[in-house]
Amino acid sequence: MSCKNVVIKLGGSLITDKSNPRTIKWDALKNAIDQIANYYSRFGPKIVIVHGGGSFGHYEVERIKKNKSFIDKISVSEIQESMLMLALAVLKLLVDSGIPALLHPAHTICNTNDAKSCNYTPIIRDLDNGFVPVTYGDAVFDSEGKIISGDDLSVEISNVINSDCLFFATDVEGVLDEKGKLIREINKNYKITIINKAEFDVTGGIIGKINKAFNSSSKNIRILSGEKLFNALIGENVGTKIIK
Ligand code: IP8
Repeated sequence: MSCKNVVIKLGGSLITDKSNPRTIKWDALKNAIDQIANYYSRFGPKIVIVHGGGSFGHYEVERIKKNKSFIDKISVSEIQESMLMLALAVLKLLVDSGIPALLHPAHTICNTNDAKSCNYTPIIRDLDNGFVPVTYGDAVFDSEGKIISGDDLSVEISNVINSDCLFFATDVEGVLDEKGKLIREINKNYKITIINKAEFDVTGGIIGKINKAFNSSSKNIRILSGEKLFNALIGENVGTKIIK
C-alpha cells in the first residue's frame, strides 16, 4: 500500500558526513528530497519530515561534553545554532524542489527532551493547511541543556497524526546483521546482533532507533536506505521492516 500520511526521518548519517564537523552530504540529501518531491507532486500525501543531527548536533554535543560536565546555557545556544544551520539547508532544498515546507525547530515546540512534552498543534495545523512540516532533533533547556532525539520526535508525531507509514532513512540498506547482510524484518523477539553502529551518537544509534520504532502505531515502519525512499512510499518492500 502506498503511503497517504507519512513521517520521514532523514537520519544524520544520511544527510551529513559524520567524519567532518558541520558537513552536509549534499548529493544524498538532494537525492532523498527529490524522491520525496516526486512522490509528493504525484500523490499529494500528508508528509512530516524530521531530520537528525549528524555532524552538526551530535558533533557539537560530543565537543561540549569533552570540556564540560553538563550542557550549560551557552552550549544549548551552540547546539541550537548548529542544528538550525542544517535545518535551513534541508528547508531550502525542500522548497526549491517545490515542497511547501515549514520549519518547527523542536526547541520551540518542546519543553523537555521527552517527545511527549511537545506541542504538536502547529505541525498538525500546517498539515491540515496542506504544508509539509519539518522538525529536527535539537537542544532544549530543562534545568540544564538536554537533547531531544529526532527518532523520538518521529515516533511521537507518527502517533499524533496517526500516520500509516514511518520511515527512517539512513546511509545503508537497513539494519545489517554481523555479516553485513540486510535483515528484512525485525520483531520484538529478534535478538539483534547488528553491524551498523554510529561513530558518535548521543541519542541511541541503531538499537535505540529499533526499540523506539516499536512504539509507533504506524502499520508500515521501515529503516531503509535514503536511496529507496520513493520505492518505500509507493509500497515496495525495501529496507528492514519493523514488525510489532
Ligand atoms: O540525530 C539529535 O537528533 P538525532 C540532535 O535524531 C542533536 O538523534 C542536537 C544531537
